[in-house]
Amino acid sequence: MKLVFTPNPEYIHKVLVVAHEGGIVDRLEFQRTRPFDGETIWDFHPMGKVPALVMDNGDPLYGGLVICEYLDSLSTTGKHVYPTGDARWPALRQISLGDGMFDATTLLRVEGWRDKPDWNMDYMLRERRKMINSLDRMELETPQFRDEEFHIGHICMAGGLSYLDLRNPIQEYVIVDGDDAFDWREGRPNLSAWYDEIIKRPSLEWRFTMDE
Ligand SMILES: N[C@@H](CCC(=O)N[C@@H](CS)C(=O)NCC(=O)O)C(=O)O
Repeated sequence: MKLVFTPNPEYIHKVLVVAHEGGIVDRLEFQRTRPFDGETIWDFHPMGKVPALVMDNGDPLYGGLVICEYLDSLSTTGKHVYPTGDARWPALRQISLGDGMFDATTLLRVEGWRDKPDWNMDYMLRERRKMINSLDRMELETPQFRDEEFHIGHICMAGGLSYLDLRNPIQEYVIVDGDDAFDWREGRPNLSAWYDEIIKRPSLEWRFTMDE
């Protein structure tokens, strides 16, 4: 099967982590594309977003979370990253937090590509608020992780945080006074300690590289 994505090695890709956890990375063929450069991604995803997948039978799958669930279903390790029973709902909530923060980060970033006088400030403040709120909520979620098996909620949160380490549009665009010093770790000791520990896990520590 083929994964169409932007293989930036500096951040944690949730789909790759799930594939790694399931022991199926070597079943993936990779195609690099950048969604905002060129037309390629539109052949694979009707919304023009990465990631997208072409399954072995040639059918497409798109939406990172759907791809994660599909890859998890193929796991050969006997382990799955989607909890069942009562543990399922907090994990799904954490998916929304991590992935929602990722989405807000990319949307804020893309709006900032316009010339500053053209910025839609209400929109940017709203995306910024989503990021901050998600981080604050993650800080509250983290203490319960001590007693849990590793799961998709952790993967999505770590993915969102690693992307924010790479691209920090709050700091870059300074839309509120003091944003130039914005650091997601500040005031979030539980979240930072959890993240520093969890990224040592092989599937998260592993960073993807591919030849140009
Ligand atoms: N949470 C979504 C995020 C997908 C997403 O927004 N990817 C960005 C990465 S920059 C993208 O392709 N944006 C292109 C666009 O919004 O048109 C997923 O996992 O599918």
